[in-house]
Amino acid sequence: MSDYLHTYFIMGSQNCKKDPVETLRRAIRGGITAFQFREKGEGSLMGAEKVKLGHRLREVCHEHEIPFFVNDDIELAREWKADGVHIGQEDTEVEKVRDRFPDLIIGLSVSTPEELEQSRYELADYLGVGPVFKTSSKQDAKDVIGIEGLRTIQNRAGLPVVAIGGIHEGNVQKVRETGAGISVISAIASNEDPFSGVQRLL
Ligand code: TZP
Ligand code: MG
Repeated sequence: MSDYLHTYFIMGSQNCKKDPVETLRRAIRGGITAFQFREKGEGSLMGAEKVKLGHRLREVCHEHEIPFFVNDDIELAREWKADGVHIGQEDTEVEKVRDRFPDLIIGLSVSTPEELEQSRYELADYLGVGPVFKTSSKQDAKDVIGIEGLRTIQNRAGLPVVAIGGIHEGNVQKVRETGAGISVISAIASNEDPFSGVQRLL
């Protein structure tokens, strides 16, 4: 699991400077270790267009043996034959997802030690922890927790952790030092060159 989390790219068409399929291809060439499709927020696709794009991105991941995760939606995760699903505190409970889809990899977002205690996090395969730094990619992001907050949750949970929120080439080293994986949207998707966007994080 930790190998997948090393450099975990998240995006939807709304985050991309170029065509999302091309963005993903270049990011894979750059060295990402997992991909999460998160078609969400302003400018995102809906309905059939979203479903179609999901199939395309899933195919690209499959060709390159990159695990494909779906944000929030377990029905779509199943339709796309995703490797895993990533759920937030407000989405379907981990317990229900685990019951229905015992073989899916489950990631759970956690922002505070309180959220950790209140969830059945031990049923998840990994935790997405943050925002570690300030982010402009998520409108309703919770408060920034910093490297200390990341370490606290990491130590309590004893599960593989991927850090999220405002990670870029200037601060990635601090995150790497914690042993957590990194997940990013803008450092790759908003880069004119997604390939070098990835390389700068390695
Ligand atoms: N959850 C917490 S912060 C965030 C999500 C989805 C956005 C991360 O995007 P960026 O551009 O890497 O800060
Ligand atoms: Mg969610």
